[in-house]
Parts: sequence; C-alpha cells; structure tokens
Amino acid sequence: TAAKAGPRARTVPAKKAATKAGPRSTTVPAKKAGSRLAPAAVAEALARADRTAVAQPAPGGDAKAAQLDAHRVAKLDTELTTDQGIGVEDTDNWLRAGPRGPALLEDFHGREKIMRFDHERIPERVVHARGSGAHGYFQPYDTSLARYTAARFLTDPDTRTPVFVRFSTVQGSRGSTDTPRDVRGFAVKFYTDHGNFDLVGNNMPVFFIQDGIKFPDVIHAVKPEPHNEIPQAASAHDTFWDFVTLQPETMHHVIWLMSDRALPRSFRTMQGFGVHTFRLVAADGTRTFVKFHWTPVAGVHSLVWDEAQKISGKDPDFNRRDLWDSIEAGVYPEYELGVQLIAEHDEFAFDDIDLLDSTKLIPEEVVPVVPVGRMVLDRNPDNFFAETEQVAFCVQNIVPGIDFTDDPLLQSRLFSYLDTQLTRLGGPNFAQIPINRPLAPVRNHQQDGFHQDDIPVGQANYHPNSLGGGCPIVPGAGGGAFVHTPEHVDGIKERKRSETFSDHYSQATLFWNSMAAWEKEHIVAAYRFELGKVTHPHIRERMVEHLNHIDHQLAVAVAAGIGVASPAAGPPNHGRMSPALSQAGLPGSTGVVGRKVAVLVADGVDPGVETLREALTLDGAVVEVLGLVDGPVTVSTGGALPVDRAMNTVASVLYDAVVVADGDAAVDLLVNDGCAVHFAAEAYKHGKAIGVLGVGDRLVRAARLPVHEASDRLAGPPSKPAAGALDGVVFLAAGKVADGTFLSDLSVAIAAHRHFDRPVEGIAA
Ligand code: HDD
Repeated sequence: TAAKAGPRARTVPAKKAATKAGPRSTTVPAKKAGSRLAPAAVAEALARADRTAVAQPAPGGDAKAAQLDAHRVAKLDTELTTDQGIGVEDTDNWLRAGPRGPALLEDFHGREKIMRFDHERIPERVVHARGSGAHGYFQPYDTSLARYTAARFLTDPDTRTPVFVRFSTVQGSRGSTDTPRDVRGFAVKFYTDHGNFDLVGNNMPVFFIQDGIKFPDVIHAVKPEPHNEIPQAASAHDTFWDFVTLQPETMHHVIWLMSDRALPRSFRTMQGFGVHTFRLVAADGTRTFVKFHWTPVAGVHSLVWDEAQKISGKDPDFNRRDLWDSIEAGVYPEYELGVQLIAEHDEFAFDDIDLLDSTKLIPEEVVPVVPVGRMVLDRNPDNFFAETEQVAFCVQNIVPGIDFTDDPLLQSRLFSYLDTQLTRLGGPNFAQIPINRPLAPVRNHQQDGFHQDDIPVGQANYHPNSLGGGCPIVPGAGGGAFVHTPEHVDGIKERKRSETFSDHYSQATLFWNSMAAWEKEHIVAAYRFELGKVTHPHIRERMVEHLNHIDHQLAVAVAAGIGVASPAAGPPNHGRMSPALSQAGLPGSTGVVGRKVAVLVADGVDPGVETLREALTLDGAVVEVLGLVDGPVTVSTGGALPVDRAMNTVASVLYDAVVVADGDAAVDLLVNDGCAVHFAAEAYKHGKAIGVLGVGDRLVRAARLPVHEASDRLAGPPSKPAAGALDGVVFLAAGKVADGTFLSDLSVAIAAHRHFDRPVEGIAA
C-alpha cells in the first residue's frame, strides 16, 4: 500500500521510477535486453523495476519482503557484465600481449574484478561479530497493552510487523565457532509503521557492568589477549578473570555465564531479554516501567560443556545451521514476547533492586511476566552479507509509545551503536542499506556522505524553508512524532554511582539458590574449568573469595578443583530463590518437533527401523540413518535401506537422541566398530535419549553403559512403561514393532531433552 511504500518511492515519484528501472538496472539493462536476455528475463527485470516504485507486499510475504524485492538481483537467465553493464567477452583470461606475454593494464574487466575482490571485507563488529539472522514477523495477541503504550505494533492484533533478528556470540571473531561458553545476542529489528524499533538484547537478563564507560574494559578483558590474540571465543583466560575479580558488579552476570545458559542447544531454544528497564508511554502520557522478555516456544534447552567443545570441532556452524535448516524445513522458530510492568510510582518499591541497575533482574515471582504477542521467524535471508552482516542494530532506534530510562548502561549504548556503524558500514548512509531501511517514510534534510543511494530532489535542503513548500513539515506531537518523555532532572554534575547500585552478590546468590542439583554441578564444573585455565594463582584466590560472598558451599566446591585453599565461612546465604531462573523449572518442548535423531545401522539391519523412522519423522523429528560407511545397507529380510550419512562424518554431539537398530548381523558389525560404540556411550554421557531395538542392546553393553541391569529386567516385557524409569534409555524387546508404547516412551524421553540423573561416572567417551 502507499502507506507502506519504501523511502525510495517517496523520493522519486512513482511514474518516474518506473521509467528509470530498478536500482540494479545496470545489471539487467532494459535497453540492451533485447540482445542479451531471454524475453522472460526482460519481463522479470521490468517487473522488478516497477516494484521499486511502490513496495507491494509479496504474495505470502510481508511489506519488508516486498521492499527488499526491489533490491534483489537474480542471476538466472542473465549474461555476465561489468559493474558498468558492459558485456564480458571472457572472464578466465587476463588481457595480455600474446598467450605467453605480459598482462595489460588496459584490461578494465580484470582490474575491476580484482578491485572488487580486494575490498569485499568490511570491519567485523567489535563485539557480537559471529551471528546469524532471519526474517519473520511479530504480532500482538490482543489490545491489553494499549493502556500502557501508544505503540500500535504492540497493541493491535491485526498488525503483523515484519522483523529481522540476529543472534550472535560476543567474544569470538566472525569466523569463530557457534558453541563457545558465551553470552548470546538476541537483537530484533521491528519495521513498524512508525519507524524502526530495535530491541538489542541478550539471552541473559543482566549485564556485566553498570555503567557503559566500563564497556571497553570488560570487552578488552574478555576478548583474545592483546599480545598474542589468544584465546579465540573463550572467556577462560587470565585477563577476563583478572578484570571480573577486580570489578565485583560483574559477579551476577558471571554466574549466568558459568551456567548452561551460556551453551544454548539452539537459537530456537534460548530466552531473550531487553535487559534494561525501558518505559512504555500511553496515549495519555502515562508512563510505566517495562522489562522485555522473549520465551522460546520450543522450550529452553542447552548443551553440556563437553559436548559444546566437541561441536566446535565437528560442526562450528552448529547453531547457524540449525536456524537455517529449521526455517527451510518449515519448523519456524517462535518466541513469546512478555513484559514485566512496574508503575512509575513503584520505582522505589523494591528494597534491594534499583531499576536503573542492569546487573539486577526483577524476579518473575515478584513481578510476573505478562504475555503480549508472538514472533515467528519464517524466512532465511537471501544473502548473508547484504542482510545479516550489514544489518545495523541501534539501541537509539525507538518509536512512539516506548522510551528510555536513565540506566547509565543504556544511556551509553545510545551513543555507541550509531557511532560504530560509521566505521563498520563505511559512512553515515547505512540506514539506506536495504535491510536497514524502515518501512515508514524517511524524509529530511540529511544529505550527502559516502554511499548516498537516494537522489533527493528539489532546491530546499534546510528548515525552515519556503522554496520547498516548507517541507518536510515537522509533524509535532499531534502528528504522531516521537516525543521525549518530559521529566524533571536535577542533580550535581559529578562522576558518581548511586549507592543503590552497590550490592553485587545477593542476586548471584538468588541465581545459585534457584538452580536444580544438576545445574549446580554444571556451574561448579564451569568455574573449575575456567579458573583452571587462569595461570595466576592470586586471580583464582580472588575469585574464590567472591564466590564465598555468593555461597560458601559453592566457593568450597570450586576451590577444591583449582588448587585453592578452602575459604572460611563467608557471609550467610540469604536463602531466597526464584524458581523461574532455573532451566529445569522452565517449560520444555512438548514433542519431538525439530529434534535430531541418529539411527545407527549396518548390513543385516532388521526392517523394523524403517517403521520407527517414519513414525518419528511424521511427528516432526529430523531422523538421519547413519551407516558405518556411505551407501545403502542390506536388510535382514532382503532389500536395502538408504543411509543418510557415514557415521564418521558426524558425531553423537550433533544429535538430540540415538536409536540403535535391531538385527543380529548389523549389531555384530556395530559392536565391532569403535565409532558406533563411542557414539552410543557419548550420547549416554551427555544425557540424551537412547532408543534400543531388540539385540541393539548388545551395543549398549559394549559401551558399558550402566543400564544392563535394567535391560536384563526387560527380557520378558515387550516395552517399558515410563522412559523416565530408565533415565531416558528406552528398550524394545526383540521381535516387537517400534510403535505404540515404545514410540511414545521414546518421544517423551527425547522431548525431555536431557536425563541428567543417570550415573555417568566412568563412561569412556
Ligand atoms: Fe552491545 C553489539 C547486546 C551493552 C556496544 N550488543 C551488540 C549486539 C547485541 C548487543 C545483541 C549485536 C547486534 C547485532 O546483531 O548486530 N550490548 C548488548 C546488551 C548490552 C550491551 C544486551 C547490555 C545490556 N553494547 C553494550 C554497551 C556498549 C555496547 C554498554 C557500549 C557502550 N554493542 C556495542 C557496539 C556493537 C554492539 C560496539 C558492536 C556492533 C554493533 O554494536 O552494531 O556498538
């Protein structure tokens, strides 16, 4: 519709734009089309040119997709040209004087090709360099938030707002692994009717520091050390722990970082948080403090540390691939947006929490999270660089109905994000890059600079003017403009932090107290691992002292693993808990949708495995049949079963569950293959669901998993009643069909994600 037209449409009148062809008319020149292009390609090129005039929602797509359409360049059915649209005779041989002679400078195509290649890279993001993006939409459930905010995209259930989301790690470079122990970025750009709103959050609800002036320090400390640029994508090194132990406000975020939250199984299975307290502003000016929460519909699930490290080698693109594959498969990542609302007059109602302190959260048990709407990611980008790399999230991008607070961390971010894009994207016109363009009209007197992509028309480029009809007219508050919340400000100019920011331990204790037993074990192991890599003993000792302020038992357990003397009793633990902080307490997945299941087979496999594969696939699982080598395996009853991959090209760490097939000959082969035995043992060790069909049980025995006793008990009954009874290992007696109770037990075991109660000591994997 005209209201949703792209900014380009407004700068160049629609009629003119059509004759000027699309922005890429150089690539597909309409004039030359007759000589070089198939008629269909010409028609497509002209249609594309038309679309630049007014962005129309693409069929089944959205307004942003339609706007991007104007910039898409299809290469199918086209012929090679230079950047100037000149046809290329030969792109494989530099122009030279004779076949064995010197290269000639005159080769404009050769020079242009190399010049373009030489300049393909732009600076990576100084933090969050490694990331993956996806398109989607946000839609509110109902009008319930209208009392609090004038932002229509949050209150009109008929409005579907296009979004682009980028998930990221923080520490590593652009090419680093997806699964380090790290915070994950969760940045959402809403292309609202009133301009772009960027909610640039993380998968943890608190931050390391309270004041943005410390951001360069914390990032320098966590990034690879400056003298040797080691380590990549890791916080387990001296400078990080030196800094955090000297800056105790980091303690709360650090304990989150030591938890499994730092190892999301998938971007589809992690929460997101706006972190800061923002404001909602209602149409009548009423203001309410707000904290934003994203909750994944697929449940909150993590990897375990041993697995995460192995994945870094086996598939460094693990999370990126998962996001891409899920969207391609139509298993769309979905998140619920929730808000915690605090009336303005309650700003000081919390004894121990200053709403402006980003190292604190508000427990959900104190202020509940109210569901507001859902976000669905349903489209992969067409081009990684053009979209995911060039998307510029800016915390300053805010729309009427929402406002900032005086959180000193937030205030500093308002500067940093705008500023960093100048270097990263090469100048001030980065908002014109297609992925960054708002859907709302853009009209102002900002001009020139590198990469000006628009052609502003007219004589008047200042305000006020009469030569341009006074346009663009300043709409003012009544015209839907953003109005900064009027607020009385009074203070002494000084570099000082509020006394109310001085408690650095009690919420770290709250987090620790709220963990399930297995979560506590993982946290202790993480501190031991990280501090075990710290070479300076005094840093280890300092950290144990801080842990002693969080919880004495925690400090003792960590100290025992890192060669530090056990501390004397510290301050008493306050004993408070917030169950919502535990992953164990959060809703898990309800089925097997999107779960990856490996089925181990070999020649002579029983045909029953096919029934299981079909049933799990029907329920939405991604089932891959793994053979000892590539190529189909023979089936015991005759015929062949296709194999998806050879076992040695993957690993158990890339799957959520493992099934061991039945069949005497096949299981003999599997038992004699170290790779297969290791596969089962490792899956068990990482707490994954295991389905064992018939004599496949022999592989479980060969892997020396402590489930023999249980499996012996099963010699008689056809199947086990409850998967949980066997800690997620589900057996099917020989000769039985893999459906009914077995299938549902296995599905429950898979949906439970992990079974951490099983004994894993001594498992060699
Ligand atoms: Fe930041 C990127 C999240 C504090 C300065 N930040 C960046 C990204 C995310 C966050 C998700 C990646 C965006 C993308 O995908 O392109 N940052 C946070 C959160 C913070 C936070 C949740 C605290 C609540 N950041 C923070 C501070 C500063 C910055 C205090 C500086 C004063 N952040 C940046 C940056 C980055 C960035 C340097 C690098 C690339 C970019 O902005 O576009 O400006």
